[in-house]
Amino acid sequence: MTNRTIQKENTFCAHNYKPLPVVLTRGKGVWLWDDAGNKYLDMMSAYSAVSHGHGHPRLIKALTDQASKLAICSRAFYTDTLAPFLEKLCDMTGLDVALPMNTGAEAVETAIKAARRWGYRMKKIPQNKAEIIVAHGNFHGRTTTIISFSSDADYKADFGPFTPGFVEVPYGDIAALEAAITPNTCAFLVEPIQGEAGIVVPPAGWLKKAAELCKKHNVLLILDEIQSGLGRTGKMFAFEHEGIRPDGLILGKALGGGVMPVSAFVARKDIMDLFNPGSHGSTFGGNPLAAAVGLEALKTLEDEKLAERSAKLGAYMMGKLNAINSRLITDVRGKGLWIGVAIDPKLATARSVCEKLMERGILSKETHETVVRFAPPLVITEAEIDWSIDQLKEVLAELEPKAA
Ligand code: IF1
Repeated sequence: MTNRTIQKENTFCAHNYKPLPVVLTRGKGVWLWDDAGNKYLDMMSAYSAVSHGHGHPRLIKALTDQASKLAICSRAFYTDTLAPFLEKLCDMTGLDVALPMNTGAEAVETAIKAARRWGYRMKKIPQNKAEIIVAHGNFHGRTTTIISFSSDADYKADFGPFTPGFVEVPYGDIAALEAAITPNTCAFLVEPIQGEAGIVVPPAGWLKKAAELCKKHNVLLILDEIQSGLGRTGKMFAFEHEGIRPDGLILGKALGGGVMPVSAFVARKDIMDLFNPGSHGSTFGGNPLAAAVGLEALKTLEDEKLAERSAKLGAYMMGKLNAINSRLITDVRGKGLWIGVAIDPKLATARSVCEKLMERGILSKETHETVVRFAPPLVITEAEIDWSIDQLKEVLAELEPKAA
């Protein structure tokens, strides 16, 4: 059955992923079940989209209640669900106005358009000369414009021509950022912690200095917190670790409460006011179903203190990982319940660790061939973490080359 399902998906679905050989049919909290009834601990949470856990009762209720009232109707009309959602979003971020979209990449595109318009209309950058500074190793999505500034050749191969207007600097390097700023720079777009790059945590204080630099040179600081935001790093937003506030903030993933895609660009009023009717939009962005779910996702994060939980349990898990004595581990890094374990490529691949973890009932996914990520739903318990660490120890012991 499993093999037939996999074969069929391989026949009818484009091969733009290389999934682990498991067929999932059900999820509840931190647990997933496959088509043979085997149970797995979800150590991925769909890259943070399932921070609330699978099938959270509050989110399922918000989803089904709203679905049975009014689901989709377009921003051509006002709805009673959008304002409460966006008011809450502005309240929590400390920013003024939000523009709702669906996927992360769409919200990033929204931020790029806002930054460029601000550059031309407020900073008076000459037409079509606006530059946005991005970081080496960035991941912001997969549209043609966004891959234009990817540093990863695999994301770009034979998808050109690319969108100009982006300048790359090394991540976490304040001098390089200052050197790259010109009178035509409208924004610095960056992840507070780089996800796809391998859960790369920049030097402490770097983001604060970057914010100061941006202010000094009249450049917008736009943070992509699609993955780092909404409790993942142990604060509601990763920028809180540095005591700053960005000019624009991009959210997605967990904003949909693990039940549907919801994203948003949130910014200062003077930036967002540059959008006029017709200048941006989306058929589905801000629909009542998404708004009801988004509001409930935000309230649930607060009510269940999931950011605090991420901080506490993240530190607990990090301690346990650091205490593992294995030659395979070269580094353990991250913040909150977002941890990368780097594997010595001379001894084993991260993929082989993930495959062996799967056999023992833990689902995770490698990044960059060398890093195994641990990013469970934030509702995970200490006992579940203990169990996962025991499994990881066994896997590492199995993979450890035997002494000659
Ligand atoms: C996939 C990576 C993670 C993101 C940030 C924007 C987006 C993402 C910081 C785009 C999306 C995803 C997408 C997912 C895998 C994943 C990922 F490895 F590819 F980079 F999480 F680490 N900004 N991240 O992390 O959001 O349009 O996808 O909703 O399979 O592509 P999206």
